Amino acid sequence: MGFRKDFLWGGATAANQCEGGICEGGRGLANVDVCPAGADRNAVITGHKKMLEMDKEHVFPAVEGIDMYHRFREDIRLFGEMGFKVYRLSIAWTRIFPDGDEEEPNEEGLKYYEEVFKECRKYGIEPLVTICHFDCPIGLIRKIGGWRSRGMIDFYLHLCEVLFTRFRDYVTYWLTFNEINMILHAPFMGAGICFEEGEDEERIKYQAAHHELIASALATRMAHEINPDNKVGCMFAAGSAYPYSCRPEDVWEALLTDQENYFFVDVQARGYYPSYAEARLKKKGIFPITEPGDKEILREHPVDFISFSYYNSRCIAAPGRDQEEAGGNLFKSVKNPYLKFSGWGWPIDPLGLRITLNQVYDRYQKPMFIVENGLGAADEPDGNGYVEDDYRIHYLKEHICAMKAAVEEDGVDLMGYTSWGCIDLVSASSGEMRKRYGFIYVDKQDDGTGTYSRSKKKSFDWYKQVIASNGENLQL
Ligand code: BGP
Repeated sequence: MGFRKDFLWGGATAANQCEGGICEGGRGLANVDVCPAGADRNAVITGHKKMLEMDKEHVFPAVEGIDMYHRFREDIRLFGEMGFKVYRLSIAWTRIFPDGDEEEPNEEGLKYYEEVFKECRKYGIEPLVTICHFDCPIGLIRKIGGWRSRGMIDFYLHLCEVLFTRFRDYVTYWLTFNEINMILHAPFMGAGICFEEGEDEERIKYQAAHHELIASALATRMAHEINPDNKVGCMFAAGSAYPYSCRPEDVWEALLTDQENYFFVDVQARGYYPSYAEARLKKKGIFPITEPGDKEILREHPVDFISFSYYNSRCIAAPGRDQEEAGGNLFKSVKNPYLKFSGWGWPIDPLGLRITLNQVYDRYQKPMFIVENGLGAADEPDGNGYVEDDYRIHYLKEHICAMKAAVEEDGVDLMGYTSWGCIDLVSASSGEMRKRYGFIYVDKQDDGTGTYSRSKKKSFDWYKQVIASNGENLQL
């Protein structure tokens, strides 16, 4: 049986982590540009250190990214050579609306993406477009405080309208927000929110989440109206929460963790606030302020498919347990004694992907798309930029096997797979270049040196073979 014939194999990137060229083409400044590398990054991305412009003391890796703004033709050609069926990329909001609130879009920004899409078409690659991969124009943060304000919905929809109309002939797969649950963990990076001293942060985060959920539903409606062939997905950072033990308190805490993340998808896929969220948010007195008609908007415009990133499962213990911590995408959990870890301390759990696929499919019964997965590692290239990345091949192979088992043996409905950072790019959590995910090595180092030249790693040919065999030939 195997994967469906039209399975969408490919790779994923995000504008802010690879384009660079932030002062070119009339582009404006965004939250993602002012997240520095180094010790202050965490305080900035979580909204606890206000940084709305670049200073001289910090390094801002988004300024240059991997210079894809100037090199996209070469990069897409390499994706084509690997046989990509799909390329997931995001739009830098401020290339289209530099301040966020202009009446007219910036033609130069639109032209840029049009060229990107044309290049994809040349190689038969279907674009999968994330409308908002963390970007929020600084102009809108200054004026209305980012997604804490309901006013963001109209600006976002204006962007959507321009994109859906202008790119009608190029794009049919859209994601409304990248890792929408990021808003709870990194609210500045995820939603342009800076906190003031003494604010009720949870209330603000859930209010902002409500605004994004309404925006997502309205964007879904608009996408379908503008082109009935459009397929719109939600996107969340997935990874099942395992209880640390069968002690009921641990099981309960793991359930709460899962619900916290599923909350967003529950709304986007089912069309209403799940009862657990409604009850808990009301009990805490932080249920978001809504407007008449919100319920109908959510109910009438659920997403067509569910996409997610999967890097690791999470292991959860009840508070008070003195367990060693482990890293991981989005937030830390306790160390799972049965797993190995990446160089950045993220658990490696291929079976966890099968578990997650099953849980998500059981819950929603909608087609799924894995739009991020991969191993961040410190590669060591030889003199020609060649990296013998057997460890990456091994990681991907195990995860693709797990995915195959979920499709073949568990019957989940999977549309495609785009591995994260198919070309090396800047890390979202740490701002480093050293943490590499790509099949393509980019000569750019954290100390600012490097030529930006691209070279194929060993995994390049391996992934090419995986795609050519529709996931049947995973051998090294
Ligand atoms: C997700 C983001 C990506 C990406 C990835 C890997 O949270 O959607 O933008 O960067 O994680 O994380 P990192 O770059 O921190 O290794």
